[in-house]
Amino acid sequence: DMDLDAVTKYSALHIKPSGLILQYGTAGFRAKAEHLDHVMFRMGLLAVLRSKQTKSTIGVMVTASHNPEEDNGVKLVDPLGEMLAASWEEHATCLTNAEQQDMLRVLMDISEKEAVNLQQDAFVVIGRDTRPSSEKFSQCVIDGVTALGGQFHDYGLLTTPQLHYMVCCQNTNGQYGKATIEGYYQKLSQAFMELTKQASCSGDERRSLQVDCANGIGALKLREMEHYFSQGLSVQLFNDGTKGKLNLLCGADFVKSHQKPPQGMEMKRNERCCSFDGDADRIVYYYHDADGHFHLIDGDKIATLISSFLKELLLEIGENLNIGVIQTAYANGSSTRYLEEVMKVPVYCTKTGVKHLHHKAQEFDIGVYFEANGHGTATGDAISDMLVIEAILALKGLTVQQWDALYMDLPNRQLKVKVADRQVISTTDAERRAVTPPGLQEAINDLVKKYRLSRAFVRPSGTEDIVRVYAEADSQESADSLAHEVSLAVF
Ligand code: NG1
Ligand code: ZN
Repeated sequence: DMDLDAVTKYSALHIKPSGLILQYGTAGFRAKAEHLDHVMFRMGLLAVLRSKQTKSTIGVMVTASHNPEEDNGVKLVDPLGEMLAASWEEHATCLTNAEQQDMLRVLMDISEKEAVNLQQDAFVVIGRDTRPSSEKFSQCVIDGVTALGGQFHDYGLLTTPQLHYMVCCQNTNGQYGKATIEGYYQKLSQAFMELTKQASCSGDERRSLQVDCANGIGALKLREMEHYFSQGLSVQLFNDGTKGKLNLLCGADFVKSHQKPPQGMEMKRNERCCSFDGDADRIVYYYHDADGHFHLIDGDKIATLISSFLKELLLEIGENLNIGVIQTAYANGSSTRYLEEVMKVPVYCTKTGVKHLHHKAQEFDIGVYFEANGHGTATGDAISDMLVIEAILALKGLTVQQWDALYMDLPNRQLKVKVADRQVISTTDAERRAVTPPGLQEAINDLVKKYRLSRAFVRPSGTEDIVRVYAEADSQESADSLAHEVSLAVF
């Protein structure tokens, strides 16, 4: 039987600071760690309700991905390892923002609205990243699960994609794989070894790759996994968390947004390097050419490599499956052009956030999706993306320079603008055009006209209290100045 006294008793240990408002955004909740104790507890409660409703295992991941070490966050994972359904995101926001005395009522409202059978068993699996606050927070989640009488398994330290994997395995009777860390390593490594067996690398030395782990969980997990695939690929780990701070001056987000190498990595000329983010669901590649110039290979070029490979494979075997590439407004214009005009692969644009891309991708027999920042594929898994990229490069005998040369990125610039209320900006057309405030889009149109091969848009961030500005043009100077001019129009 439901023991709501237990909820009342436990919730007294996880008091919400009154007046604090948070929103379940594109990546769950994210905030300074000191604001999150009650959020973790309540997400434990909500995971139990979702589990009872779906009669499935639900996941809770404690992480703030590429945010600074002082932040933290939490997100729920739905039965097939997917992002939480949109209606439940709203419940998550309501439950989190309910003042202490209203919490139980809001919880029961959700339960009623969703027709949850409270007698049903519940099972929740929990994972966390390496942040100092994460261990305590997974305990808060466990308190929430226990308070509502749910069962749980705490996997401890995991990458975000590993937790998604565990949830999917738990709900598919082992058909997808074994719900253990060992099962994950075996599944991915076996696929990689199988694929690369066919590469004609006779006498070739073993492939090697330098990996910047953002001082995060990726380092721990890649080190554990390394020996499963080491016959095919040797990885050299940098920023493995033994010295530097999480995400500080390193990691995929830093490399992508600053368009320069991470600190703490020695790059040899013409050698492949990649960076993970703090929870290992993003990856970008890069290298220094013979002249020492830095070249970034972002999510768009990764999607191009993978979709071109699949398209050629389908042609070769005469399979008539439909393939589509899904991008966001941030995709480099050159990548879209190359995919559509050279590769003849249909490209679609959705709103930012992998759940939107994922949803669209499901309309195809084969859907390949990546955000420019390197977040993509099935759950967005840096480790599996790294292995598939390495396998394709090996099979096609491509060097990193040849891969990079598929097309030339248009110079681009991203800026963040602080405004009083970012929600005054609303957008349409997959966030490429501003609807409000009035006049903003017209102002952007006028600015864009001043530059060649140019494009620009603004949108409120879903993960930070800022507005993002994006611009691209025929030269870096033009992209920089267009972005700057657009950011002034936002005020
Ligand atoms: P916001 O803050 O909404 O722009 C960022 C990334 C997204 C996605 C989410 C979740 C950019 C421009 N935005 O979202 O692509 O990855 O974080 O991590 O990179
Ligand atoms: Zn991440």
